[in-house]
Amino acid sequence: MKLQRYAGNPVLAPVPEHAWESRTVFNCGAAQTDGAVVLLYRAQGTTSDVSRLGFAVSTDGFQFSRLDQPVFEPAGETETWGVEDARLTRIDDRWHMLYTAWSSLGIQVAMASTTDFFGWQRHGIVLPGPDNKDAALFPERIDGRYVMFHRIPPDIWLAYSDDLTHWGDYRKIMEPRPGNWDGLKIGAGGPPLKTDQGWLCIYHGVSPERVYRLGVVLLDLDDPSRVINWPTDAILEPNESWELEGDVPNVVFTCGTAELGDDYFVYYGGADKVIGVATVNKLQLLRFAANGS
Ligand code: BMA
Repeated sequence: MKLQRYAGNPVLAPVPEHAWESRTVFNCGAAQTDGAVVLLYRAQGTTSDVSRLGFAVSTDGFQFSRLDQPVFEPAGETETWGVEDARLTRIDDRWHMLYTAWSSLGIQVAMASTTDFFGWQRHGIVLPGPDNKDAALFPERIDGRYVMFHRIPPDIWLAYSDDLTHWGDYRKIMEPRPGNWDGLKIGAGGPPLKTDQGWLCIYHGVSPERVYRLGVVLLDLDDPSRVINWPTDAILEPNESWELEGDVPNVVFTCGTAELGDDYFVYYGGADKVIGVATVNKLQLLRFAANGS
């Protein structure tokens, strides 16, 4: 079972005329609102490594219009080297974004929230401590508590909170599988997708050769620390020229999925330089996640 690439990929690429996004446009969070797909994508210019977040919107999931200014930029001492890899989750009437805040203070998970993607409330670092990233919020409380994925290298963990601000009860749920394509490290993709059989989760795995691929796992609805099934095979691996070569070679990396009709639309960075989309029938992916070996 593999995701199907859109023939018109990549859907977003750097814009040479815009200093802030002239070099790379990649890993993007996805949101669905008012019949549109919104992407908040990571972008870098040619003169520095600092990442900002740009805004793109589409009604069909393939053709995007974008703004010529970033909508979220580094602020404060924890973000001096950039804001990266946004994951978006709607909780009640607000969109919550978990992202990587990078500075000399470390690689940390920060949160900001918005109702419109333009005005932001910053909530600061939510997982203080050692380096951590690849965080994504579940879309609802489970047993009364908020839940997020995070990644203390090289594993995928959960954290829990009563108020979205104070997080604890860290639990490791998945480890890299030595000898497999995800043998070096793993991290969550976008927020989990709720299905009647469990939380369907697309994640990235890295091999010792530093090839980034995507895989899928099914977690228990009532207790997401319990893995129901974890297929061995990857569902997307670098193959196209723009996935094999770019700013960092051999990378497909996702931070968000949209649901359009019967399909999931998986948005992903190709070689840390452009953005592509690959689709899959929802039931087919769920069947694979539930039964694939
Ligand atoms: C990870 C993150 C991602 C990036 C990937 C490949 O550590 O920094 O943003 O896509 O490496 O370079």
